Amino acid sequence: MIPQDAKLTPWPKDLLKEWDQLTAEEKKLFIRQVDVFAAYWAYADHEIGRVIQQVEDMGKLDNTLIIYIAGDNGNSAEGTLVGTPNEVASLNGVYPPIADQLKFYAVWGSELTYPHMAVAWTWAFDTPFSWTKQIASHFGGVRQGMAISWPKVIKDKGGIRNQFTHVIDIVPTILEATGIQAPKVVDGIPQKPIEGVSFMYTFDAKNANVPSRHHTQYFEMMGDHAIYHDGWIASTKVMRPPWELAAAVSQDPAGFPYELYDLTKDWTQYDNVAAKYPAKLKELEKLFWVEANKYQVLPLDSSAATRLVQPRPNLAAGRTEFSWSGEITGTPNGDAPSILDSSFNFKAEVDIPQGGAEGMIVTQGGRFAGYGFYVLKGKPVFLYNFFDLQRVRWEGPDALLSGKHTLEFDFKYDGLGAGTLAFNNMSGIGRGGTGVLKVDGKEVARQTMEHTIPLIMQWDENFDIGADTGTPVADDYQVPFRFTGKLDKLTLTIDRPKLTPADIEKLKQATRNNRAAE
Ligand SMILES: [Ca+2]
Repeated sequence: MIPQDAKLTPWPKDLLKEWDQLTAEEKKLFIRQVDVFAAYWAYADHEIGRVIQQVEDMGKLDNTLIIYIAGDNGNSAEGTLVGTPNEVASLNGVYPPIADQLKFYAVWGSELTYPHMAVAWTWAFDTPFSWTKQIASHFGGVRQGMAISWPKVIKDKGGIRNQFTHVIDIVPTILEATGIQAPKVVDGIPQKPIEGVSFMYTFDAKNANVPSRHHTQYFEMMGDHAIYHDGWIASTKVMRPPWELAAAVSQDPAGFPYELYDLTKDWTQYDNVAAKYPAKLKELEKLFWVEANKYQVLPLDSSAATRLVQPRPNLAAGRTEFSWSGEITGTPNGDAPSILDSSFNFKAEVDIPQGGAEGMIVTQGGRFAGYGFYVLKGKPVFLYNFFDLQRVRWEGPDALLSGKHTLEFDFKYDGLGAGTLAFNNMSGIGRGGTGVLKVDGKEVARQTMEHTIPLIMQWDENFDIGADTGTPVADDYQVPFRFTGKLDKLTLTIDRPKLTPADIEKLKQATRNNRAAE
Protein backbone atom coordinates (compact mmCIF):
# COMPACT_ATOMS: atom_id res chain seq x y z
CA MET A 1 0.00 0.00 0.00
CA ILE A 2 2.86 2.40 0.74
CA PRO A 3 4.50 3.67 -2.47
CA GLN A 4 8.12 2.59 -3.00
CA ASP A 5 9.32 6.19 -3.06
CA ALA A 6 7.55 7.23 0.17
CA LYS A 7 9.98 8.74 2.66
CA LEU A 8 10.03 7.82 6.33
CA THR A 9 9.46 10.96 8.40
CA PRO A 10 12.23 11.54 10.96
CA TRP A 11 12.06 10.51 14.62
CA PRO A 12 11.34 13.64 16.74
CA LYS A 13 14.56 13.52 18.77
CA ASP A 14 13.72 16.79 20.49
CA LEU A 15 10.48 15.32 21.88
CA LEU A 16 10.91 11.56 22.28
CA LYS A 17 13.76 9.41 23.49
CA GLU A 18 15.13 6.62 21.33
CA TRP A 19 15.17 3.04 22.56
CA ASP A 20 18.88 3.06 23.44
CA GLN A 21 18.40 6.08 25.68
CA LEU A 22 15.91 4.28 27.93
CA THR A 23 16.79 2.89 31.34
CA ALA A 24 16.47 -0.84 32.03
CA GLU A 25 13.33 -0.15 34.09
CA GLU A 26 11.76 1.88 31.29
CA LYS A 27 12.53 -0.85 28.77
CA LYS A 28 10.95 -3.48 31.01
CA LEU A 29 7.78 -1.42 31.50
CA PHE A 30 7.51 -0.31 27.86
CA ILE A 31 7.79 -3.89 26.59
CA ARG A 32 4.94 -4.87 28.88
CA GLN A 33 2.86 -1.91 27.62
CA VAL A 34 3.33 -2.85 24.00
CA ASP A 35 2.74 -6.56 24.62
CA VAL A 36 -0.68 -5.64 26.00
CA PHE A 37 -1.36 -3.35 23.04
CA ALA A 38 -0.39 -6.15 20.63
CA ALA A 39 -2.67 -8.57 22.48
CA TYR A 40 -5.52 -6.09 22.18
CA TRP A 41 -4.94 -5.82 18.41
CA ALA A 42 -4.84 -9.58 18.01
CA TYR A 43 -8.07 -9.80 19.97
CA ALA A 44 -9.80 -7.08 17.89
CA ASP A 45 -8.63 -8.78 14.70
CA HIS A 46 -9.96 -12.14 15.86
CA GLU A 47 -13.36 -10.67 16.77
CA ILE A 48 -13.71 -8.83 13.43
CA GLY A 49 -12.97 -12.19 11.81
CA ARG A 50 -15.89 -13.69 13.74
CA VAL A 51 -18.25 -10.97 12.48
CA ILE A 52 -17.25 -11.63 8.88
CA GLN A 53 -17.49 -15.40 9.42
CA GLN A 54 -21.03 -14.93 10.72
CA VAL A 55 -22.01 -13.04 7.55
CA GLU A 56 -20.49 -15.86 5.49
CA ASP A 57 -22.30 -18.53 7.55
CA MET A 58 -25.58 -16.77 6.76
CA GLY A 59 -24.69 -17.11 3.07
CA LYS A 60 -24.69 -13.34 2.65
CA LEU A 61 -21.02 -12.48 2.24
CA ASP A 62 -21.23 -12.20 -1.55
CA ASN A 63 -23.77 -9.41 -1.52
CA THR A 64 -22.85 -7.59 1.69
CA LEU A 65 -20.87 -4.37 1.59
CA ILE A 66 -18.33 -4.47 4.44
CA ILE A 67 -16.29 -1.34 5.11
CA TYR A 68 -13.53 -1.92 7.64
CA ILE A 69 -11.57 1.03 9.03
CA ALA A 70 -8.78 0.04 11.42
CA GLY A 71 -8.37 2.63 14.12
CA ASP A 72 -9.71 5.78 15.68
CA ASN A 73 -7.81 8.51 13.87
CA GLY A 74 -4.10 7.86 14.34
CA ASN A 75 -2.64 5.90 17.20
CA SER A 76 -3.38 7.58 20.53
CA ALA A 77 -0.69 9.57 22.34
CA GLU A 78 -2.83 10.24 25.40
CA GLY A 79 -0.78 7.92 27.58
CA THR A 80 2.09 10.31 28.46
CA LEU A 81 5.79 9.95 27.58
CA VAL A 82 6.12 6.92 29.86
CA GLY A 83 2.64 5.43 29.53
CA THR A 84 0.15 5.07 32.35
CA PRO A 85 -1.67 2.30 34.21
CA ASN A 86 -4.67 4.66 34.42
CA GLU A 87 -5.76 6.91 31.56
CA VAL A 88 -8.19 8.73 33.87
CA ALA A 89 -5.08 10.02 35.66
CA SER A 90 -3.32 11.18 32.50
CA LEU A 91 -6.38 13.04 31.21
CA ASN A 92 -6.35 14.88 34.54
CA GLY A 93 -2.68 15.77 34.09
CA VAL A 94 -1.49 13.26 36.73
CA TYR A 95 1.50 11.18 35.61
CA PRO A 96 2.68 8.28 37.77
CA PRO A 97 6.46 7.79 37.52
CA ILE A 98 8.01 4.53 36.27
CA ALA A 99 8.51 3.09 39.77
CA ASP A 100 4.80 3.53 40.59
CA GLN A 101 3.77 2.12 37.22
CA LEU A 102 5.85 -1.00 37.77
CA LYS A 103 3.59 -1.85 40.73
CA PHE A 104 0.94 -2.59 38.10
CA TYR A 105 3.29 -4.69 35.95
CA ALA A 106 1.69 -8.06 36.70
CA VAL A 107 -1.90 -6.84 36.22
CA TRP A 108 -1.24 -4.53 33.21
CA GLY A 109 -4.06 -5.11 30.73
CA SER A 110 -6.37 -6.80 33.26
CA GLU A 111 -9.52 -5.23 34.71
CA LEU A 112 -7.33 -3.74 37.45
CA THR A 113 -5.78 -1.26 35.01
CA TYR A 114 -6.99 1.31 32.49
CA PRO A 115 -3.66 1.38 30.71
CA HIS A 116 -2.11 3.28 27.86
CA MET A 117 1.31 2.79 26.27
CA ALA A 118 4.08 5.39 26.06
CA VAL A 119 3.97 8.00 23.30
CA ALA A 120 7.10 6.68 21.57
CA TRP A 121 5.21 3.47 20.68
CA THR A 122 2.37 5.57 19.34
CA TRP A 123 4.75 7.49 17.12
CA ALA A 124 6.36 4.25 15.94
CA PHE A 125 3.00 2.71 15.03
CA ASP A 126 2.04 5.79 13.01
CA THR A 127 5.10 5.55 10.76
CA PRO A 128 5.84 6.35 8.00
CA PHE A 129 3.74 9.41 8.90
CA SER A 130 4.52 11.90 11.63
CA TRP A 131 2.45 12.73 14.71
CA THR A 132 -0.49 10.98 16.34
CA LYS A 133 -4.21 11.11 17.07
CA GLN A 134 -5.50 14.65 17.92
CA ILE A 135 -3.20 16.12 15.26
CA ALA A 136 -5.55 16.97 12.41
CA SER A 137 -2.82 18.52 10.28
CA HIS A 138 -0.54 15.50 9.87
CA PHE A 139 -1.36 12.03 8.60
CA GLY A 140 -0.11 10.25 11.74
CA GLY A 141 -3.18 11.83 13.30
CA VAL A 142 -5.78 11.11 10.64
CA ARG A 143 -4.80 8.62 7.99
CA GLN A 144 -6.23 5.12 8.38
CA GLY A 145 -6.16 1.90 6.45
CA MET A 146 -9.54 0.96 5.01
CA ALA A 147 -10.57 -2.35 3.45
CA ILE A 148 -13.80 -2.92 1.54
CA SER A 149 -15.42 -6.19 0.58
CA TRP A 150 -18.45 -6.67 -1.68
CA PRO A 151 -17.64 -9.66 -3.92
CA LYS A 152 -20.79 -9.38 -6.01
CA VAL A 153 -19.88 -5.85 -7.12
CA ILE A 154 -16.15 -5.43 -6.54
CA LYS A 155 -14.48 -7.79 -8.99
CA ASP A 156 -10.98 -6.37 -8.52
CA LYS A 157 -10.19 -8.50 -5.47
CA GLY A 158 -7.00 -7.33 -3.71
CA GLY A 159 -6.91 -4.09 -5.72
CA ILE A 160 -5.48 -0.98 -4.09
CA ARG A 161 -6.96 2.51 -4.39
CA ASN A 162 -5.19 5.74 -3.59
CA GLN A 163 -7.84 8.35 -4.35
CA PHE A 164 -8.19 10.91 -1.57
CA THR A 165 -11.22 10.04 0.57
CA HIS A 166 -12.43 11.21 3.95
CA VAL A 167 -14.56 9.45 6.55
CA ILE A 168 -17.50 11.70 5.65
CA ASP A 169 -17.54 9.92 2.27
CA ILE A 170 -18.76 6.67 3.84
CA VAL A 171 -22.43 7.67 4.10
CA PRO A 172 -22.72 8.95 0.51
CA THR A 173 -21.02 5.73 -0.65
CA ILE A 174 -23.53 3.56 1.23
CA LEU A 175 -26.41 5.66 -0.11
CA GLU A 176 -25.18 5.20 -3.67
CA ALA A 177 -24.50 1.48 -3.16
CA THR A 178 -27.99 0.88 -1.79
CA GLY A 179 -29.78 3.27 -4.13
CA ILE A 180 -31.31 5.12 -1.17
CA GLN A 181 -31.83 8.87 -1.39
CA ALA A 182 -30.79 10.93 1.62
CA PRO A 183 -34.00 12.31 3.18
CA LYS A 184 -34.54 16.04 2.75
CA VAL A 185 -36.82 16.23 5.82
CA VAL A 186 -37.01 13.99 8.92
CA ASP A 187 -39.96 14.44 11.34
CA GLY A 188 -40.62 17.83 9.83
CA ILE A 189 -37.05 18.99 10.28
CA PRO A 190 -35.17 19.95 7.12
CA GLN A 191 -31.87 18.05 6.96
CA LYS A 192 -28.50 19.57 6.25
CA PRO A 193 -26.98 18.52 2.94
CA ILE A 194 -24.66 15.47 2.99
CA GLU A 195 -21.16 16.86 2.88
CA GLY A 196 -19.11 13.86 1.66
CA VAL A 197 -18.54 12.49 -1.83
CA SER A 198 -19.32 8.87 -2.73
CA PHE A 199 -16.23 6.82 -3.59
CA MET A 200 -18.23 4.02 -5.15
CA TYR A 201 -16.66 4.86 -8.52
CA THR A 202 -13.41 3.37 -7.19
CA PHE A 203 -15.05 -0.08 -6.85
CA ASP A 204 -14.72 -0.45 -10.60
CA ALA A 205 -11.28 -1.70 -11.72
CA LYS A 206 -11.31 0.59 -14.76
CA ASN A 207 -11.42 3.56 -12.36
CA ALA A 208 -8.45 2.29 -10.34
CA ASN A 209 -6.30 5.30 -11.20
CA VAL A 210 -8.78 8.07 -12.05
CA PRO A 211 -8.45 11.31 -10.08
CA SER A 212 -10.32 11.61 -6.79
CA ARG A 213 -13.77 13.16 -6.92
CA HIS A 214 -13.30 14.56 -3.41
CA HIS A 215 -11.42 17.77 -4.21
CA THR A 216 -11.34 19.82 -1.03
CA GLN A 217 -11.31 18.93 2.66
CA TYR A 218 -10.57 20.91 5.81
CA PHE A 219 -9.20 19.27 8.98
CA GLU A 220 -9.34 20.83 12.43
CA MET A 221 -8.97 19.70 16.03
CA MET A 222 -8.27 21.94 19.02
CA GLY A 223 -6.84 24.65 16.80
CA ASP A 224 -4.45 22.42 14.86
CA HIS A 225 -5.67 22.47 11.24
CA ALA A 226 -5.07 21.73 7.58
CA ILE A 227 -6.66 22.12 4.17
CA TYR A 228 -6.44 19.54 1.39
CA HIS A 229 -7.11 20.55 -2.22
CA ASP A 230 -6.45 18.47 -5.35
CA GLY A 231 -3.25 16.78 -4.23
CA TRP A 232 -1.89 19.59 -2.03
CA ILE A 233 -2.18 19.97 1.71
CA ALA A 234 -1.37 23.02 3.82
CA SER A 235 -0.86 21.90 7.42
CA THR A 236 -0.25 23.98 10.50
CA LYS A 237 2.94 23.33 12.40
CA VAL A 238 2.13 21.35 15.56
CA MET A 239 2.09 23.86 18.42
CA ARG A 240 1.14 21.57 21.34
CA PRO A 241 2.23 17.93 21.51
CA PRO A 242 -1.01 15.97 21.99
CA TRP A 243 0.30 14.21 25.08
CA GLU A 244 0.29 17.56 26.89
CA LEU A 245 -3.49 17.55 27.14
CA ALA A 246 -3.72 19.71 30.21
CA ALA A 247 -1.27 22.28 28.83
CA ALA A 248 -2.50 25.61 27.59
CA VAL A 249 -1.67 27.06 24.18
CA SER A 250 -1.67 30.79 24.52
CA GLN A 251 -1.11 31.60 20.84
CA ASP A 252 -4.17 32.28 18.71
CA PRO A 253 -4.57 29.24 16.41
CA ALA A 254 -5.55 31.55 13.55
CA GLY A 255 -1.89 32.59 13.51
CA PHE A 256 -0.28 29.12 13.57
CA PRO A 257 2.45 28.88 10.91
CA TYR A 258 1.78 26.63 7.89
CA GLU A 259 3.70 23.89 6.14
CA LEU A 260 2.91 22.90 2.56
CA TYR A 261 3.10 19.42 0.99
CA ASP A 262 2.65 18.16 -2.55
CA LEU A 263 0.97 14.82 -1.87
CA THR A 264 1.22 13.72 -5.50
CA LYS A 265 4.99 13.37 -4.96
CA ASP A 266 5.21 13.18 -1.19
CA TRP A 267 3.04 10.49 0.41
CA THR A 268 4.13 11.11 4.00
CA GLN A 269 4.32 14.93 4.32
CA TYR A 270 8.12 14.71 4.40
CA ASP A 271 9.15 17.71 2.25
CA ASN A 272 7.75 21.03 3.40
CA VAL A 273 7.64 23.11 0.19
CA ALA A 274 6.04 26.24 1.68
CA ALA A 275 9.05 28.39 0.81
CA LYS A 276 9.09 27.10 -2.78
CA TYR A 277 5.39 27.69 -3.54
CA PRO A 278 4.28 30.75 -1.56
CA ALA A 279 1.44 31.54 -3.98
CA LYS A 280 0.03 28.00 -3.65
CA LEU A 281 0.18 28.26 0.14
CA LYS A 282 -1.65 31.59 0.09
CA GLU A 283 -4.35 30.11 -2.12
CA LEU A 284 -4.83 27.16 0.24
CA GLU A 285 -4.79 29.31 3.34
CA LYS A 286 -7.59 31.40 1.87
CA LEU A 287 -9.49 28.23 1.02
CA PHE A 288 -9.18 26.99 4.61
CA TRP A 289 -11.02 30.04 5.94
CA VAL A 290 -13.75 29.66 3.32
CA GLU A 291 -14.29 25.99 4.24
CA ALA A 292 -13.96 26.59 7.99
CA ASN A 293 -16.60 29.29 7.78
CA LYS A 294 -18.89 27.12 5.65
CA TYR A 295 -18.74 24.16 8.07
CA GLN A 296 -19.00 26.04 11.40
CA VAL A 297 -15.41 25.39 12.48
CA LEU A 298 -14.92 28.98 13.70
CA PRO A 299 -13.86 30.40 16.03
CA LEU A 300 -10.77 28.21 16.35
CA ASP A 301 -10.10 27.21 19.95
CA SER A 302 -6.80 25.63 20.99
CA SER A 303 -7.79 24.65 24.53
CA ALA A 304 -7.88 20.90 25.14
CA ALA A 305 -8.60 19.53 28.62
CA THR A 306 -10.38 22.69 29.72
CA ARG A 307 -12.74 22.43 26.75
CA LEU A 308 -13.31 18.77 27.49
CA VAL A 309 -14.60 19.57 30.98
CA GLN A 310 -16.57 22.69 30.08
CA PRO A 311 -20.01 22.19 31.69
CA ARG A 312 -22.71 21.28 29.16
CA PRO A 313 -26.39 22.08 29.67
CA ASN A 314 -27.77 19.40 32.02
CA LEU A 315 -30.06 18.90 35.00
CA ALA A 316 -27.32 19.60 37.53
CA ALA A 317 -25.76 22.61 35.79
CA GLY A 318 -25.73 25.77 37.86
CA ARG A 319 -27.36 24.09 40.90
CA THR A 320 -25.67 24.03 44.26
CA GLU A 321 -28.26 22.14 46.33
CA PHE A 322 -29.61 18.66 45.73
CA SER A 323 -31.72 16.21 47.66
CA TRP A 324 -32.70 12.61 47.03
CA SER A 325 -34.30 9.70 48.87
CA GLY A 326 -34.03 5.97 48.27
CA GLU A 327 -31.93 4.19 45.69
CA ILE A 328 -31.11 5.97 42.42
CA THR A 329 -28.29 4.43 40.40
CA GLY A 330 -26.93 5.04 36.94
CA THR A 331 -26.91 8.83 36.63
CA PRO A 332 -24.26 9.46 33.97
CA ASN A 333 -21.41 11.80 34.85
CA GLY A 334 -22.73 14.40 32.42
CA ASP A 335 -25.91 14.78 34.50
CA ALA A 336 -24.35 14.32 37.93
CA PRO A 337 -23.54 17.16 40.31
CA SER A 338 -19.81 17.89 40.12
CA ILE A 339 -18.00 18.28 43.43
CA LEU A 340 -14.64 18.88 41.73
CA ASP A 341 -12.59 21.93 42.72
CA SER A 342 -15.23 22.93 45.28
CA SER A 343 -16.21 22.70 48.92
CA PHE A 344 -19.13 20.33 49.42
CA ASN A 345 -21.30 18.74 52.07
CA PHE A 346 -23.11 15.40 51.92
CA LYS A 347 -25.70 14.81 54.61
CA ALA A 348 -27.50 11.48 54.84
CA GLU A 349 -30.45 10.76 57.11
CA VAL A 350 -30.49 7.02 57.60
CA ASP A 351 -32.48 4.49 59.56
CA ILE A 352 -30.41 1.54 60.75
CA PRO A 353 -32.36 -1.64 61.45
CA GLN A 354 -31.84 -4.01 64.36
CA GLY A 355 -28.62 -5.93 63.80
CA GLY A 356 -26.99 -3.06 61.87
CA ALA A 357 -26.63 -2.16 58.21
CA GLU A 358 -24.05 -1.60 55.55
CA GLY A 359 -23.79 -0.47 51.95
CA MET A 360 -23.28 2.50 49.68
CA ILE A 361 -24.95 5.81 50.43
CA VAL A 362 -23.52 7.82 47.54
CA THR A 363 -20.67 7.33 45.09
CA GLN A 364 -19.32 8.66 41.85
CA GLY A 365 -16.61 6.98 39.80
CA GLY A 366 -14.86 3.74 40.63
CA ARG A 367 -11.53 1.98 40.69
CA PHE A 368 -9.70 4.57 38.58
CA ALA A 369 -10.96 7.77 40.29
CA GLY A 370 -13.93 8.75 42.44
CA TYR A 371 -15.42 8.92 45.90
CA GLY A 372 -17.74 6.83 48.04
CA PHE A 373 -19.72 7.55 51.21
CA TYR A 374 -20.72 4.22 52.72
CA VAL A 375 -21.31 2.11 55.79
CA LEU A 376 -18.90 -0.80 56.19
CA LYS A 377 -19.25 -3.33 59.01
CA GLY A 378 -21.61 -0.86 60.64
CA LYS A 379 -19.14 2.07 60.53
CA PRO A 380 -19.50 5.18 58.37
CA VAL A 381 -16.70 5.70 55.80
CA PHE A 382 -15.94 8.45 53.30
CA LEU A 383 -13.31 7.42 50.78
CA TYR A 384 -11.64 9.58 48.13
CA ASN A 385 -9.86 7.63 45.40
CA PHE A 386 -7.14 9.72 43.80
CA PHE A 387 -6.59 7.76 40.55
CA ASP A 388 -5.95 4.39 42.24
CA LEU A 389 -2.64 5.92 43.35
CA GLN A 390 -3.78 7.14 46.74
CA ARG A 391 -6.94 6.53 48.79
CA VAL A 392 -7.83 8.93 51.58
CA ARG A 393 -10.23 7.42 54.09
CA TRP A 394 -12.32 8.88 56.88
CA GLU A 395 -13.89 6.29 59.16
CA GLY A 396 -16.02 6.54 62.30
CA PRO A 397 -14.64 4.48 65.19
CA ASP A 398 -17.97 2.98 66.26
CA ALA A 399 -20.60 0.90 64.52
CA LEU A 400 -23.92 2.73 64.17
CA LEU A 401 -26.59 1.59 66.61
CA SER A 402 -30.06 0.81 65.30
CA GLY A 403 -32.36 3.77 64.81
CA LYS A 404 -32.16 7.10 62.99
CA HIS A 405 -28.82 8.83 62.40
CA THR A 406 -27.46 11.75 60.46
CA LEU A 407 -24.18 11.01 58.66
CA GLU A 408 -22.33 13.97 57.27
CA PHE A 409 -19.19 14.54 55.26
CA ASP A 410 -18.04 18.11 54.96
CA PHE A 411 -15.15 19.12 52.70
CA LYS A 412 -13.54 22.54 52.64
CA TYR A 413 -11.65 23.08 49.40
CA ASP A 414 -8.45 25.08 49.54
CA GLY A 415 -8.10 26.76 46.16
CA LEU A 416 -9.47 29.35 43.72
CA GLY A 417 -11.52 26.78 41.79
CA ALA A 418 -12.30 26.21 38.12
CA GLY A 419 -12.63 29.96 37.49
CA THR A 420 -8.89 30.19 36.85
CA LEU A 421 -9.33 28.07 33.69
CA ALA A 422 -10.87 31.07 31.95
CA PHE A 423 -7.42 32.66 32.24
CA ASN A 424 -5.70 29.57 30.80
CA ASN A 425 -4.47 28.97 34.32
CA MET A 426 -4.58 25.62 36.13
CA SER A 427 -3.66 26.94 39.57
CA GLY A 428 -7.22 26.87 40.94
CA ILE A 429 -7.96 23.22 40.26
CA GLY A 430 -6.97 19.90 41.82
CA ARG A 431 -6.00 21.52 45.13
CA GLY A 432 -6.39 19.86 48.50
CA GLY A 433 -8.64 20.54 51.43
CA THR A 434 -9.90 19.28 54.76
CA GLY A 435 -12.65 16.74 55.22
CA VAL A 436 -14.66 16.16 58.38
CA LEU A 437 -16.86 13.13 59.00
CA LYS A 438 -19.69 13.60 61.49
CA VAL A 439 -22.24 11.28 63.07
CA ASP A 440 -25.34 12.95 64.54
CA GLY A 441 -23.56 16.31 64.42
CA LYS A 442 -20.49 15.07 66.27
CA GLU A 443 -17.08 14.99 64.55
CA VAL A 444 -15.68 11.44 64.34
CA ALA A 445 -12.83 11.84 61.83
CA ARG A 446 -10.90 14.76 60.35
CA GLN A 447 -8.20 14.68 57.75
CA THR A 448 -6.50 16.93 55.21
CA MET A 449 -6.09 15.71 51.66
CA GLU A 450 -3.12 16.98 49.64
CA HIS A 451 -4.76 17.05 46.23
CA THR A 452 -8.06 16.25 44.52
CA ILE A 453 -9.22 15.22 41.06
CA PRO A 454 -8.89 18.42 38.99
CA LEU A 455 -10.70 17.98 35.69
CA ILE A 456 -12.77 14.88 35.12
CA MET A 457 -14.15 11.90 37.04
CA GLN A 458 -13.82 8.40 35.65
CA TRP A 459 -15.92 8.90 32.50
CA ASP A 460 -17.30 5.38 32.15
CA GLU A 461 -18.78 5.22 35.65
CA ASN A 462 -21.94 6.69 37.17
CA PHE A 463 -23.23 8.73 40.06
CA ASP A 464 -25.07 6.23 42.29
CA ILE A 465 -27.19 6.57 45.41
CA GLY A 466 -27.97 3.58 47.66
CA ALA A 467 -25.81 1.13 45.68
CA ASP A 468 -22.72 1.13 43.46
CA THR A 469 -22.57 0.27 39.74
CA GLY A 470 -19.49 -0.48 37.63
CA THR A 471 -16.36 -0.82 39.72
CA PRO A 472 -15.89 -0.08 43.46
CA VAL A 473 -13.87 2.95 44.62
CA ALA A 474 -12.02 0.67 47.06
CA ASP A 475 -11.43 -3.04 47.49
CA ASP A 476 -12.97 -3.24 50.97
CA TYR A 477 -16.42 -3.94 49.50
CA GLN A 478 -17.92 -5.48 46.38
CA VAL A 479 -20.47 -3.95 44.01
CA PRO A 480 -23.43 -3.46 44.04
CA PHE A 481 -23.04 -3.02 47.82
CA ARG A 482 -26.72 -2.10 48.18
CA PHE A 483 -27.48 -0.10 51.35
CA THR A 484 -29.30 -2.41 53.74
CA GLY A 485 -30.58 0.39 55.98
CA LYS A 486 -33.15 2.97 54.92
CA LEU A 487 -31.96 6.15 53.24
CA ASP A 488 -34.63 8.69 54.24
CA LYS A 489 -32.90 11.67 52.71
CA LEU A 490 -29.59 12.60 51.14
CA THR A 491 -28.64 16.21 50.54
CA LEU A 492 -25.64 17.67 48.78
CA THR A 493 -24.61 21.29 49.05
CA ILE A 494 -21.79 22.54 46.83
CA ASP A 495 -19.92 25.75 47.49
CA ARG A 496 -17.95 26.61 44.35
CA PRO A 497 -15.18 29.13 44.93
CA LYS A 498 -15.67 32.52 43.32
CA LEU A 499 -12.84 34.72 42.15
CA THR A 500 -12.52 38.06 43.89
CA PRO A 501 -11.59 41.19 41.87
CA ALA A 502 -8.08 40.89 43.38
CA ASP A 503 -7.81 37.24 42.20
CA ILE A 504 -8.87 38.28 38.70
CA GLU A 505 -6.28 41.06 38.61
CA LYS A 506 -3.53 38.59 39.64
CA LEU A 507 -4.60 36.07 37.00
CA LYS A 508 -4.61 38.74 34.29
CA GLN A 509 -1.13 39.79 35.35
CA ALA A 510 0.08 36.16 35.16
CA THR A 511 -1.32 35.87 31.61
CA ARG A 512 0.48 39.07 30.60
CA ASN A 513 3.74 37.76 32.10
CA ASN A 514 3.38 34.49 30.17
CA ARG A 515 2.80 36.31 26.90
CA ALA A 516 5.80 38.55 27.52
CA ALA A 517 7.97 35.50 28.19
CA GLU A 518 7.13 33.90 24.83
CA1 LIG B 1 -18.80 2.71 40.68
